[in-house]
Amino acid sequence: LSQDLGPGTAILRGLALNRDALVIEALLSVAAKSPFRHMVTPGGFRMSVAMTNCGALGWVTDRKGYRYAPVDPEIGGLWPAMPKVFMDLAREAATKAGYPTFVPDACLINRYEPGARLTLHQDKNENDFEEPIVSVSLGLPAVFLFGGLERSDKTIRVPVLHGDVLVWGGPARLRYHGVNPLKDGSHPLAGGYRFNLTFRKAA
Ligand code: MD5
Ligand code: FE
Repeated sequence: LSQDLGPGTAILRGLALNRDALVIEALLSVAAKSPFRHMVTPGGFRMSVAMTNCGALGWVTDRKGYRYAPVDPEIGGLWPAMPKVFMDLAREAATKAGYPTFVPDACLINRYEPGARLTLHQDKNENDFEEPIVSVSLGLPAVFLFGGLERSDKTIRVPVLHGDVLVWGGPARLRYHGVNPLKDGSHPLAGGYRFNLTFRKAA
């Protein structure tokens, strides 16, 4: 089953499967240094998704706003370096999707527990919207919501499974998107979680 998400997008089903255990091991080693935490939105809401980052820049939110920062505010030091297995996977995916010059400087790691969700939003904190975003799904399955350039546009539901890699660029880069509340389950490598790696060139 293959679903076309339109111009600028690519769905690379299972691209991460041949290195899934290495990617999860690297993710856990990042989280051992910069732990997962539930950040607070500028409006004062605790996010249901727990997050950490690796690479030169990390995405953060607090009462002051959304931004990219070189320092993890929880540890007061730089974010962990981006593991080579992450960089290789992100660049391979971007190249397959037609973005061969993509070199991410930020990887946001999202951890979903049952019930955790991401409401419809646009990714607008990056410098250059010509750069694509690469998203890697690991662990429990989820339903991704894919909308249009306006919040009120209709959304389609896209199932995302362990090992899937999605690339968003060009005219899709600013489309609204979200993730439905995660269902309970257990995954042999990821336990009771869904992890999403979101690679960006932020600066
Ligand atoms: C996730 N994370 O599954 C998603 C994957 C986030 C976020 O949305 O902001 O951390 S990234 C999906 C994405 C990024 C940029 C554009 C579009 C989707 N899109 O045009 O639909 O945790
Ligand atoms: Fe997003």
